[in-house]
Amino acid sequence: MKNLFPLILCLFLFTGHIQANDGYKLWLDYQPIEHAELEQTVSELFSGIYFYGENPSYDIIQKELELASQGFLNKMPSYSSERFQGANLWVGTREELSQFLGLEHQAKIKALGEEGYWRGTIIHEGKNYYALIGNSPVATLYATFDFLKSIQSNTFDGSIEKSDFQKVKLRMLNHWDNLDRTVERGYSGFSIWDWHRLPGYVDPRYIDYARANASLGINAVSLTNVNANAWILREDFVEKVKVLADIFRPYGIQVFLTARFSAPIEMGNLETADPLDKQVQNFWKERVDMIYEAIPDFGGFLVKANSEGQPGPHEYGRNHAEGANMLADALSPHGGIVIWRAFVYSHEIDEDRHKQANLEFEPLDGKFQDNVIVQVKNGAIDFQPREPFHPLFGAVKETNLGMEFQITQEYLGQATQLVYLGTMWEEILQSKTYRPTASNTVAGIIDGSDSKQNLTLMAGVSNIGTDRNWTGHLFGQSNWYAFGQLAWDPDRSAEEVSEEWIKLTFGQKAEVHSKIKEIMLTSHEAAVNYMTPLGLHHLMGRSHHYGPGPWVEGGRADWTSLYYHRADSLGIGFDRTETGSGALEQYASEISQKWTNPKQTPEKFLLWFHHLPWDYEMQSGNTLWEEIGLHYDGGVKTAREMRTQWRQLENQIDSARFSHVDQLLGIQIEEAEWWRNSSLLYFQTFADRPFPESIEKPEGDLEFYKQQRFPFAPGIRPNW
Ligand code: GCW
Repeated sequence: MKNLFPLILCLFLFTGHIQANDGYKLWLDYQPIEHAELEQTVSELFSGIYFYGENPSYDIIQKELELASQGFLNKMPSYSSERFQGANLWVGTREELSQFLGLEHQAKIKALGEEGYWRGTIIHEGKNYYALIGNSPVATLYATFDFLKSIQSNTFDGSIEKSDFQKVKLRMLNHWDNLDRTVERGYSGFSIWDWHRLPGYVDPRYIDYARANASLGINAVSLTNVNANAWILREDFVEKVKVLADIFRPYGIQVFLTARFSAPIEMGNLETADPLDKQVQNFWKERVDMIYEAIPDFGGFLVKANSEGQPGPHEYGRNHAEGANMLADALSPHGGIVIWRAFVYSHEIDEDRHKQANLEFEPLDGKFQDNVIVQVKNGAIDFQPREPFHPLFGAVKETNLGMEFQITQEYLGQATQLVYLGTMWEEILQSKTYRPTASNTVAGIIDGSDSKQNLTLMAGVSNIGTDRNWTGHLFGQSNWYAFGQLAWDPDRSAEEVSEEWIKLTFGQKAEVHSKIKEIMLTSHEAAVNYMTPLGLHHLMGRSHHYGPGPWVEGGRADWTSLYYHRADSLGIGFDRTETGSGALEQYASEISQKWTNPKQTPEKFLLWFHHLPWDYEMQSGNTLWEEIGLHYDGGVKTAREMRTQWRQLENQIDSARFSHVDQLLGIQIEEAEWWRNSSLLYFQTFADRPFPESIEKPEGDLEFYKQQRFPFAPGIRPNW
């Protein structure tokens, strides 16, 4: 027995190592503190924790501190039953600690709002206490997570005060999860909501999910697909939802559901879903009352209506505002809200898809009730690798507008490719809208600072599933993380957020930081280059949206790749100026007047707005055709460079995560080549010009590419 001990120990350590690095713990992997001085400080703080009250959020703080202490220090923390004697770390709300905060200090913390917090050292009778103080128990939880992150990233300093507050009211994940656990555009397994076994069985993942979200300040989730199933509104399903809502509540997370507009017909035995019909209104009122009976802090409904075949008010000759307001009336007595999506793709409208949302929503400005938010995708087409910001931002003055980003990489290589989205979101958020005033940005509109709206929202379509590491690709976690951070503060820098995530995920080694940061910060541009450079868009294969398909026609022939790139023997690109669809005019005149001239259009959006000759001269002096080639080729080269960089870290990253990412980068490179080769061979059939000399000549045969779906198919979904 004795002799086996080292072997068992070894096995234990080995398994521990593997488990610790399978990615499950996300950025909350509290690893042993490496610096002796910090370890000493933290050890002292954790040896005398005093809670200034009792409530469910403090229970969670306690559990989190215990987890952290075991990870950081390999021991349990100890608590003090007395606030002075033996106490070093104070946990409480501003009110609970008011006697130790001067009036001015109290006022400052109060001004941070209900979710704002302060952490720092309080000196009382000559002794230092480190305090985690929120304006509410949930805010104290936020202070705790921030404190733990600072330890984990080796930046904790007791002499520095830190305060923070949320700039956006609703920071929300939208799950596109179906009740059968498939996920629309989900690439990391199945839905984490196990409807079948709820309400009886509570998967521990629900708790870890809530922890992760709370650690980022995400405070709302919509559980179900916007292509909605009315069943979620049945009483037995609401019982299941209640279990999740009860778990999430102390983490400060509110639950929303998607409402299928035709539910009164499907489940209320009514003949209509007309929002002005009394019986329909009663149906919704009763449903909503039933939901609030079970879930008193229910958030409200997220609705996709009259888009891609979803039912909506247009069937009854009513507009979006009439539809949304009817639901808003049912919700408002309970404090609930309606989030109404502006993603309206109607096959009946014979207009540039780009224009539809503005055409339908601008005339309704001022007609939506106060508890309605119109949720707008970041761009007017559909989560393309790169889009200019959506022209609805700035176009309406009396409508609450929320942002919808897509965290799941539907058009960006799904869970196979490493694409850090922080930089893309930053580009959108920092775009100038020039409306309502000249200095306005998208961020300023959605956080209310420019638009003055009270109800503010940033939503992200979730990339979370049942995969052990939650997001399929380890780096998908960085996008969940970045989304949370930018929703908390849309003015944060994507670079800073990436640094934070790297430290929390990979530890403290400088070379690891610099290499991974470079990989992350170049990854989005690389993907744009090898997929859809210079403003090209929607060139993906039909339905799956994964690999290249610039040649794809069929189905709705007018809305496939050919519709979007418009390549012909003369040139390429979508003319959205006044000689074309005119969509450019939906932007402020500062933009539309300038960009009507291709020479004044940022080249990254050139072919989004202009159809130009193959020999059009670019800023570099190259022709458009050459530049397209250089971009595709450049994208491939960056993808290769990403793997070279990663491989230099082989000895500095645990083998499980190293190999996971390394293998996926291998696939990414092959796919980037596939994109480049097939797209360039295809466009050459129109351009009829040789490839620029400096690029790698695209290999293969166009017919072959056209016949193949793409090398690494993620599979076709049954409902496609
Ligand atoms: O991006 C498209 C997706 C659809 C999705 C739709 C939407 C939920 O391809 O799968 O449906 O957008 O945002 O409603």
